[in-house]
Amino acid sequence: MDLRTNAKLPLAVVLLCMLSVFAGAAPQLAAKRIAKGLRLPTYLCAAPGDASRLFVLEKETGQVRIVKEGKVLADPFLDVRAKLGESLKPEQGLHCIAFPPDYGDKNNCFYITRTDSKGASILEAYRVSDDPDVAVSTSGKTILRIEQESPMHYSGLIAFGLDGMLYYSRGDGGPQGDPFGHAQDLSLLLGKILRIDVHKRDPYTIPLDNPFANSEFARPEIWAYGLRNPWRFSFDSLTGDLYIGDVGYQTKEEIDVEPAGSGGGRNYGWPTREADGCQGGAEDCDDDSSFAKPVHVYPRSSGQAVIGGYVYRGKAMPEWHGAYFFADLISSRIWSMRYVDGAVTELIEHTNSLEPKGKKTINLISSWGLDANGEMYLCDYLDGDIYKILKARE
Ligand SMILES: [Ca+2]
Ligand SMILES: [Ca+2]
Repeated sequence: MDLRTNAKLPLAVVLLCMLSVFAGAAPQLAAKRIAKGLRLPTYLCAAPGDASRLFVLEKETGQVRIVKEGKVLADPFLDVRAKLGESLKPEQGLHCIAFPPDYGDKNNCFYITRTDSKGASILEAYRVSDDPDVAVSTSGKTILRIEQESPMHYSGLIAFGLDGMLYYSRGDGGPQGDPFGHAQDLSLLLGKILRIDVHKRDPYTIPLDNPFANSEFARPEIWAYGLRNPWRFSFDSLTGDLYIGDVGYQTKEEIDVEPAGSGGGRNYGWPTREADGCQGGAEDCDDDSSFAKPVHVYPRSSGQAVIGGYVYRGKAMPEWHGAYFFADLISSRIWSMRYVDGAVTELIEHTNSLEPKGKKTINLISSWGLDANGEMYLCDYLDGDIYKILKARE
């Protein structure tokens, strides 16, 4: 959002715009703790159509835990601790889980991402047993293994798009500032979002409409590139638009939006660009117009690690339909915005209304999550709480 444009508007118009936003304001939101005692939770999701359970990942125990009827089940759904290696660096461990759209019907496979004992990223397929609360721990099969030299910027989010393809975010792999230009190197899978088809053939196939499917120089798995640490991305479940929260380095955090049907192949600018400027705040860098620009950025004074969330499409809070929610790991601030016709509107901060009675209980937000009804949750990394976002009482 370019505030300089607003400054040119007559004051009365600005005031009118502000008043109309407040007059039509959606009800305030609140957060309710629905589970506790998780150890370093990093992700939460549901299996498609299954409103009775939440799956929560614990980064260092390597366990996928189930929250069922308000209780964390004693036995994990899956435990991959033995595959993570002896001592974990801060960004290593179990990262994500994704259930395919037809999971539980004809398909008993699901997918996880994690690091291994060598510090590489693994995308791995597993099967569930006849007991839906227990996966077959011996069924793990590597789909993709991506090596890197520095133990940082793994990202590792996996999610199925509305097109049924599996998207997988990979950070630049370090070191800081991406001095080797991994994110711009199309022969590497670092600093990218990948798109693969896991339904047809073992271990995966390249969708024919991937932007580099027939390239002689680029890895055909690449969907988007020039990303630093796209820890969280998500698809609007109504429109298919892709929202990316790319964690910044020294100056700003950024959110990118890729409209459905874009065809992929976008270059988000890292490490030449950081958010809406040059990396490290340098005065001049290649301001290539082919770089896709972020739709929203915020500076170090507002936070230091963006945690991208979701466009809300649930049932309980219809006034918030279409709003994209995001947070910051370090400042614990929480916002929503709408991205309409190429512009951000209704940027609203929720931090104070979500904290119960002024207590500071939402401490270190590692991830957003969605249940099968599209309702939103927050994972509190520091003390292992899970919060549900609700409409505040009138
Ligand atoms: Ca960027
Ligand atoms: Ca807490």
